[in-house]
Amino acid sequence: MAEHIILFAGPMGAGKTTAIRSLSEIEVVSTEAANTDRETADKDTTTVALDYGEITIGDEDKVRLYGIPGQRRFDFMWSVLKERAMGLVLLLNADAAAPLAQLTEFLEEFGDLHRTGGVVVGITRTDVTAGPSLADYARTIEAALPGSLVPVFTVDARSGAHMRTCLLSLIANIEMRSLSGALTGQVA
Ligand SMILES: Nc1nc2c(ncn2[C@@H]2O[C@H](COP(=O)(O)OP(=O)(O)OP(=O)(O)O)[C@@H](O)[C@H]2O)c(=O)[nH]1
Ligand SMILES: [Mg+2]
Repeated sequence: MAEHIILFAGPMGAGKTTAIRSLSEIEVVSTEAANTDRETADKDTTTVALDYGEITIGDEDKVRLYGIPGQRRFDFMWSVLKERAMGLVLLLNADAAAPLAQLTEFLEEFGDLHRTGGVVVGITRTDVTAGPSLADYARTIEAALPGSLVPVFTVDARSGAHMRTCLLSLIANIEMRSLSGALTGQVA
């Protein structure tokens, strides 16, 4: 039985907690507190430590889903979970003030996960504000991680089907890379 640890990162209000709740087959462990920054994200609560959920892929691959807080004042959890993760679902909300700048910022912080596992980018809340085009996101990724071919999807974090597509593409990518590493004798 294979086990994957997948991290959900991204700015406040991107939909990390929502995505893990959409995906998880167990009751999600959440650490929500009252949101005092309504200007950044107009919602009642914000994550202060982590979210945790689980999903089984195929017959027996267990995927552990960890969400981190978007707010930097809680970023002590970022490094802890970054070390353990095999892959990253980076979520960005299209209705943020500057989604492309946030993409660059998060890739600087978490881009190493591309080298050690895999990264997929999901753009949420495009129904609220269209925001930049997918080509703009792809160009920003290419500038931050040249030649990386990181997939970018438009997703609704409230949709289990959208989030499964995103997650499966990430896991396929991680498995393909570890297989090709094993075949060539290289560490991924
Ligand atoms: N309209 C719309 N709402 C969405 C979409 N995706 C997520 N949401 C909503 O956007 C909000 C996202 O909030 P959270 O899931 O708490 O965001 P988070 O990334 O965990 O934020 P922090 O924990 O505060 O960093 C929720 O109210 C979701 O229901 C989308 O595609 N469209
Ligand atoms: Mg959250």
